[in-house]
Amino acid sequence: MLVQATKSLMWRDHKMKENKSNLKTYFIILIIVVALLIILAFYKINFGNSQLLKEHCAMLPGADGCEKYLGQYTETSQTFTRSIEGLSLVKESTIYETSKDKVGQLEINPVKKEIDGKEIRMYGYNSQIPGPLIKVNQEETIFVNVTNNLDMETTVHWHGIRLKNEFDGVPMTTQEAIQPGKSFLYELNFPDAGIYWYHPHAREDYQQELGLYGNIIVIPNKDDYYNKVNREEFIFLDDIQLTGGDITPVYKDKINQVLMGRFGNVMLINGKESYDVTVKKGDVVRFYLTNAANTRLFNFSIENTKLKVIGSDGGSYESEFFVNSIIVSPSERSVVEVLFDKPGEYKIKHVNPDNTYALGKVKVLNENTDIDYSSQFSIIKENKYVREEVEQYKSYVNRSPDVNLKLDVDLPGMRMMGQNMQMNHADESGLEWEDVMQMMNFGSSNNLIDWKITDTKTGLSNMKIQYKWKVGDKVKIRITNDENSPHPMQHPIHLHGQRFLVLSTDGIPNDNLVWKDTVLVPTGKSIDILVDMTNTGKWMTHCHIAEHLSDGMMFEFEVEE
Ligand SMILES: [Cu+2]
Repeated sequence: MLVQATKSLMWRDHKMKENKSNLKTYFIILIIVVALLIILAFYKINFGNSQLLKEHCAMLPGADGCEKYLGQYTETSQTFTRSIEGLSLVKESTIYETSKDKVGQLEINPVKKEIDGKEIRMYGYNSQIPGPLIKVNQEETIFVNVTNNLDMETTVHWHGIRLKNEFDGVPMTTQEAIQPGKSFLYELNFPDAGIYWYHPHAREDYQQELGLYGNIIVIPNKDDYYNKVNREEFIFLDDIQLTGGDITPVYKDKINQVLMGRFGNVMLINGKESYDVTVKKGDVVRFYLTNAANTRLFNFSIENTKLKVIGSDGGSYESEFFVNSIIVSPSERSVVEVLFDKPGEYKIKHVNPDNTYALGKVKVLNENTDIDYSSQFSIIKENKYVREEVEQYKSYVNRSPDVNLKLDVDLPGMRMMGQNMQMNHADESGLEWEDVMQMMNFGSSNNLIDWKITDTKTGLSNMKIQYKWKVGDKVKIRITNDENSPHPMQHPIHLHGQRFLVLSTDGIPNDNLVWKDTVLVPTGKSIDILVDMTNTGKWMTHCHIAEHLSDGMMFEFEVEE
């Protein structure tokens, strides 16, 4: 009995000891777990502030933990001021009057302008958005003194005009940039009829976005070059990107949204959200369209009307043609005529596969036109002057190209992370209409992405390319937009100082030629252009998506006597 009781006590004692030891073990495990959690939290906090995460978020801003970097990751740099304090209101656009004997004045000023219900800081030529419409005669020469009242340097580029090289407005290549408070006198001569425009060639991604653009109409020296119309309208297609009711901040020493370019979220015609024009019943109106957007393509139409396309960048087509809508890429121009034969309101639209935007309207009064041009409007005309001029270049269509260029992009950041993905959002025509990768676009700065124009023979890209040609050379350039690049998208390629013809696309000859200074190269397409080298000097060629240009997607060529 006693033995039994002793054994039982010993057993209890043993059990209690065992429980104590288990408790100790649990306690140690708990301490280890808590310590691990503290270390992990500490590590996460540190990682959250680390350069590593910033860079990671810059490439993949949609990833976990990147929320706070949206729109400002990696950035330590300053943004341009958005203050409107002391600024005067934007002015209505005027027609620019100048003559041989008089030097015109163009002042570049910060202004305030209401967009989307709020006054924001913008830039204007003579405080106007668009800048004054410069009307000149073909072969005329004018002088324009440009004064820079901004707090940053600028120049004026006279887009598409075959003028003297030293007045082309490209900093470092043709002139010193105009410093704040300084002026530069431009001499402009206009050998070709057509619709042109002027804009800065310094930080276009910012200055042009803020409203620095204006048209130049060069009136043909042949009276019958254009059809007779009741009126002419000059239309800048544009968009602007607002965040919280103000311009999305732009960095002083860095370009962002470099992947796709800065897509606006407010559509503008001539700087206004609600453009409208009133005409009479039976009026034929000639619209001169210019795309001043940083990157957005516009597919322009006016509801219930046919557009008669008569011209593009540098004058008329060989033959007119009718369409329902017309695509205008950044910096391109299109000249269309429209007959309004019934009274009412006609919406001006931009329709793409993803969205439809109302850009403005045409009001047609129930009052008859003063002069009826409707019968002339219904006839498709050939332009004999253009046809004669371009005929001699048509044989070049069968020649092999002198130069082969490839358009693509290098994403070194992506490569480092071992990512081998492709981001292709083009439609079947090879066009990308909207910013469908907004987060990633926000995070893509010029330090992380290299847009490239490459000469396929030498392998040289962008400013390493140095072509030399002579006056009189007809240079055939094949531009291929690589559909296998990490982010294929369309590029509007612009040549300075010369004009060219688009001979063919993917080997299919173009049977209706027009002089161009910009050609849209869709994803996967191969386009042959023939450049008529007529104008001496060092000239730029670049993508006209402002952020691609600012990223270095450009090269120079020299034309010698
Ligand atoms: Cu581009």
